[in-house]
Amino acid sequence: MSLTKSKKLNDWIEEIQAMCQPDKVVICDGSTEEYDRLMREMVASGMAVKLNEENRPNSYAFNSDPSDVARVENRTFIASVKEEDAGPTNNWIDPVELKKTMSSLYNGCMKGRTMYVIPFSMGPIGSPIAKNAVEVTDSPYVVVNMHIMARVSTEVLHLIETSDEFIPCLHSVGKPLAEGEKDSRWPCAPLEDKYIAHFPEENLIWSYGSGYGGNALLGKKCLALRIASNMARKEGWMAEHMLILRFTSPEGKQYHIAAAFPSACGKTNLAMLQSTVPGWKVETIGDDIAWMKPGKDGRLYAINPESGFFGVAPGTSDNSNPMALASIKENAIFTNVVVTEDGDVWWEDMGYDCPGGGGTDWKNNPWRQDSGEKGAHPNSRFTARASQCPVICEDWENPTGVAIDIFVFGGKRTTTMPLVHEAASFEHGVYMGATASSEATAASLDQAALRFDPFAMTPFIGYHAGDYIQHWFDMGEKLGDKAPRCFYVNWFRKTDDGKWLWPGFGENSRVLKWMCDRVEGSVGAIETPIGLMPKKEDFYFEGLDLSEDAWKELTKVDTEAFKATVESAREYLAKFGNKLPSKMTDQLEALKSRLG
Ligand code: OXD
Ligand code: MN
Repeated sequence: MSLTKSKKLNDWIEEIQAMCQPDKVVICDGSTEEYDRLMREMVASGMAVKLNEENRPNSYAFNSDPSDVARVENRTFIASVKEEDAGPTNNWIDPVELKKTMSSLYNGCMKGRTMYVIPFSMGPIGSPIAKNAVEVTDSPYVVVNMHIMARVSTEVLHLIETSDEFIPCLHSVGKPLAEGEKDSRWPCAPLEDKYIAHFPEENLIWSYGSGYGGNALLGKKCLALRIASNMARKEGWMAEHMLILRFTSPEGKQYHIAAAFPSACGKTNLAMLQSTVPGWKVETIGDDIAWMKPGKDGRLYAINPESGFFGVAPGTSDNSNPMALASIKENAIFTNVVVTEDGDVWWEDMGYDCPGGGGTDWKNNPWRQDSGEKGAHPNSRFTARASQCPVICEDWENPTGVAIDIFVFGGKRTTTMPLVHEAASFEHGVYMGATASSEATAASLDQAALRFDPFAMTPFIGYHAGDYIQHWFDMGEKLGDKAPRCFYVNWFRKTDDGKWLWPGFGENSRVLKWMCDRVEGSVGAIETPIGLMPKKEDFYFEGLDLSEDAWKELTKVDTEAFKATVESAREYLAKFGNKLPSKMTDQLEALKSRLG
């Protein structure tokens, strides 16, 4: 009996089956029964811990291998036919050579394991912006996470069967089992055998050796960003590392904001922000990825291709993000957090001490909070359905998406970058986004202390970054006066003695309100060499405990520091060679001369 009604899919499954040699093949249907069965099996094998039903109903905790805790950018490859098409920000290997190397790793790699075939849609099923795909994996952990993060269902399989169209995504943890060998709690391959590979000309993804997050849940970074960014460029749309939110004024006027910040810089917190400006409210559409297409009216429409949140746990508290905490009350998956003695979860900066003073840490060892060691890994994560978020927007699954009014760019900079400044034009906004910079976080294993991170997309641009920036300019031209307004923010400024200058979190709504007032034309701005900044009298300060000095510092343009940044940007951009858009050089020179 054939596996599915799609010949193309059957051929692909059989080819992988022959190469990877699993013990059996299971076609997934995305059902609750399937989820519960896999969880039961993983609890029985010792891979998962079922949390206390009273504290955390229907929720599970996992600990990864200590070597497999984050995305591995050094082992991530864009295997385009021509090296120059991958550009200076990607690792490149010739696709024929890479397939050869990886095929020999894949050869027999699923022995002793089940191969799961997961049909999924990124984006609301059937939406004109959505894409159908199939992930083949030997990790049941990946299957249950994919149930939450993507739309896994037989309906998607039927669409694939009728169209014969899907994006193939192959994943293996890279740890075959010998006859009678006991599995490890978190099987994976050593770092040098890990490959997160993309073949953009074929829209094909091959991932080997890691079971963690973006390395293994292939709908997320691999498909929705690296492969999708390639498709988007060819087809005239955008695939961006952006949260999407709706901000509604007391009068009921809706603004849609898409914001690009690097991993672990607060996208999830901003997406679910509790406004401190009376009458204004935020509703969440997405917290990590935006797919955006010009609509018939010439505006840019965005959807969230994902259906869940894979959020960073440490730092998530009732203060920083009460809506995320509410989203993970039940039916959640936790990876690399502390499991408390009473079967609940805990992590650093959760807002209270670990109940009972300790538990089992992310390395699966007994742990006490007073030991001074971190109990949760800094990149530990929660996986939760977006539909469980109390402030999820009623339009979050609208197949046409929402029209974006505002783009926000930024990163984590403890110095130099002011709280907020606005671009004088879309082209200036592209310059700001393309030269966004950030200090390193725990979301990736290999990052420089400070890096330029164009549109927070450095690890996710699936082609030459110079062409990518050009695509932004092209989209700006296409959208004309309907293009979103561009702003740059920095919530992370510190005083010389290391204290935060800005309270952040819910108070960031004050900055969003100023942006909306700018869009509305109801407030002016101070023109500075770097862009437009808020006049003090236009900013909403009511109830905010912020000193005059702090405001001055937050809105200061440090000309000398900026001049140095421009020079570093010039150096950084030089590696784009002749693919650096001339509009970037024009913007850089103009900024330089404004700075004097
Ligand atoms: C993520 C990341 O998991 O950016 O979203 O690392
Ligand atoms: Mn991300």
